Amino acid sequence: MIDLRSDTVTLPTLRMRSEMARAEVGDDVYGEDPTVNRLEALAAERVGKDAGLFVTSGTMANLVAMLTFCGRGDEVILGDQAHTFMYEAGGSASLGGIHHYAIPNQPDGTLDLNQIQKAIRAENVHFPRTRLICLENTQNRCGGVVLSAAYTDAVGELAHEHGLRVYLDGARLFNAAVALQVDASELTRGVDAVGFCLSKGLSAPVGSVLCGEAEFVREARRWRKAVGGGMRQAGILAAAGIVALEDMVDRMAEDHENARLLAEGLAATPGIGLDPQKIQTNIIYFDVVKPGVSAADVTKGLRGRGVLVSPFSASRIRVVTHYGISREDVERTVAAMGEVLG
Ligand code: TLP
Repeated sequence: MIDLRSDTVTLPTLRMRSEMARAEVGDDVYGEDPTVNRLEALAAERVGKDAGLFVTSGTMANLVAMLTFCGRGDEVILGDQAHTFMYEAGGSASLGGIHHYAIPNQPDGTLDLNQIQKAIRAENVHFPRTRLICLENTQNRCGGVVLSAAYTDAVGELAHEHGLRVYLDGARLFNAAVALQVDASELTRGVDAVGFCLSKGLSAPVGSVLCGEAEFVREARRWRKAVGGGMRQAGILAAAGIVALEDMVDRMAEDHENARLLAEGLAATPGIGLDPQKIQTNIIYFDVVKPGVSAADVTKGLRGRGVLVSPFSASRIRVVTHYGISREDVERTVAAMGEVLG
């Protein structure tokens, strides 16, 4: 099957498997797993922060960050298309009593600075206390678009002027860095903490790293324990994460090139609504515009031809390129789409 449902489906590389097999391990809850410690230090260095914390998933990185920055009844300003807002089972509300103030994501993935400013609460007994602003780079629901370093810095400045903190859901931070051809640390210098995933385009089997100031990470370590994320001989997993950072970052340019080719091929297929110019990284959303044909129909037709995609609404489909998708897969997908809509 050509699996374009997500970059979460990527499989570990041979080098990951061999490093996992020979990883030196210990009990990470005691801080004694040398491979986890190595991954955390490497991750922190890559994003220009003091320290890192290995967590099970992107969702756990986001949850632990919010629990660390916010107390019960505190408020986080975030985008209405943010993964944290849409797809994390309301974890920060149910587990942390954290209130969400969602403002619209602009089509370019940003939150309008004036709207952020207006959302910041005045001190008043009636209001929740604004504590945190969350950004997402790349912004998944806006089409894998990238936020620039200058924009991220501007949000950081605004937040800090008001005594707030900024957290970046950088699940696909390295896709953004590769697309913008900048060092990842430029995209994180304006924020107080960042989480990024090892298990998406970077192809490790499991895990994310949450990075920030030493004091933040110390506190986050307690919250990770509280939500059951204190793992033991986790170096087995961290070993693959180290390979992900060493081997898999630069090659994501290939995924972006494949996404561009795929978007061009799909856009040229009658019955599809898509502007290929808008594709910046590895995520493509497109609309099925052929009368009487739904996203579910197209998904089923493609499945019968060996291609898996994700329907996101009655008319909208998402496809994601990654390490497991070759140029030839892209060509086969475009041909299959031509048959389904022909
Ligand atoms: N996103 C998944 C689905 O949950 C939608 C995907 O296939 O794209 N932040 C962002 C921006 C994400 O896209 C995701 C996963 C996460 C956080 C959560 O990561 P995991 O799946 O590791 O908990």
